[in-house]
Amino acid sequence: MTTEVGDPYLAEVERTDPQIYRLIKAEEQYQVDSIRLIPSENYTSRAVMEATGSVLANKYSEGYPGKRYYEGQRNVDALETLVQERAKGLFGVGHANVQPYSGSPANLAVYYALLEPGDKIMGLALPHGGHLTHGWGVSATGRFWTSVRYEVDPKTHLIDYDRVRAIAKAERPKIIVAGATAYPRLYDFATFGEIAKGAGAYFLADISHISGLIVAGVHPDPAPYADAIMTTTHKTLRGPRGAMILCKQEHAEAIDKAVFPALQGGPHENTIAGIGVALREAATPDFRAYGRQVVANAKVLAAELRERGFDLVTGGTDNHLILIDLTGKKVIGKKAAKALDRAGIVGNYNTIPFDPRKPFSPSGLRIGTPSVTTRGMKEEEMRRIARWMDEVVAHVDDGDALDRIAAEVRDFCRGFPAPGMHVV
Ligand code: DSN
Repeated sequence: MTTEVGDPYLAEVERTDPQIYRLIKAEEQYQVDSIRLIPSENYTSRAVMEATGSVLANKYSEGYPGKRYYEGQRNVDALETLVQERAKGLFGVGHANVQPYSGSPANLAVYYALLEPGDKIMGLALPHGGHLTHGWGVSATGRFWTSVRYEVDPKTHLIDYDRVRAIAKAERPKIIVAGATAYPRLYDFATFGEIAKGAGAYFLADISHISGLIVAGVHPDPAPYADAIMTTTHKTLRGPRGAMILCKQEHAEAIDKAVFPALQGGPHENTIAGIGVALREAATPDFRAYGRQVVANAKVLAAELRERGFDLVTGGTDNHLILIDLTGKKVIGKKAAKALDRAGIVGNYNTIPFDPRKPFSPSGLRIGTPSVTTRGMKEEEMRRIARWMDEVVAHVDDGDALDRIAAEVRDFCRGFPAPGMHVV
């Protein structure tokens, strides 16, 4: 049983729109009662949520600080400038655009700024952990530009930098993208930068998954090597849903023009305020400790799963993310993900490199530790989670077992209050 402890933050929603209120509260309860392992999700602080839900949602501010198309920007200009400065300081870059609505439009803006239509984008293949917007065919980025892919090594499932270099040399792409949604190891940004330079290509580091780890000092930093860095703000960085483009000063004008007026209209200054709060939080020693614990937790969870006979892509993890190949467990990813969800453990089914199955029903399961670490869970809790996961995967068709585990998970979660929640 959980106890409602009152939520002044949503009092007006409750009064004026009970249907929406109930759905928000149900989601809140779900987020409190479950072990959230989707590696691209997190819990933002209440401060981030308050800024994101503030009166800044009332504004229109097309343009940039000092160059707007609307009057009434005295506070918004100061706000956006402050957030830009925080982003530049935290990531050590010359220019920051904090307006992109999210990661996909932000990547589109980078290509729009640096490439001509039809130019070649070279990115990690989607089934190997890359992102749709790294030039995959069903994405606009694969339609308006030509794409060439690199893959992970068939044996180690690691990025083979010699192979990346050879493809870059042969294909002469205009831009090389490093970054992924399902790669559990560190990126060698220095080598990517050197390969791009050698091929006469721009280098884009899409650090959406790992920006919080970079800030925390537990992942190499692309800033010295990349022409542009794109990050979403809601994953390990623990801000609201949004994105930023960070770049060398020489690309600032092109990037800004690509975001507005080429691709977007008015920026969401309320989101920008939430990003600002998250950047301030990310600049603290507490956040560095958080990043270290995210990785420590992922390593323990990976080791515990391996001990229970789970095959992990690349054999383990160096970051926040674990990609499990369930073939040996004789369970398909989707079935495992659904059973885990019923048991209160939320991950997502995912393609694994060289997956013989189709993307909508692949062999893998993707999990990660950003959210559970935000709740204060540590190594001991990772061992407990691995035991539950093992039990669930062994009993995917046993509804009673899954419901029993869900009750245990709910009890367990009560010991780890989630930030910003008004249910316990
Ligand atoms: N959807 C994000 C993820 O889950 O990794 C990437 O866009």
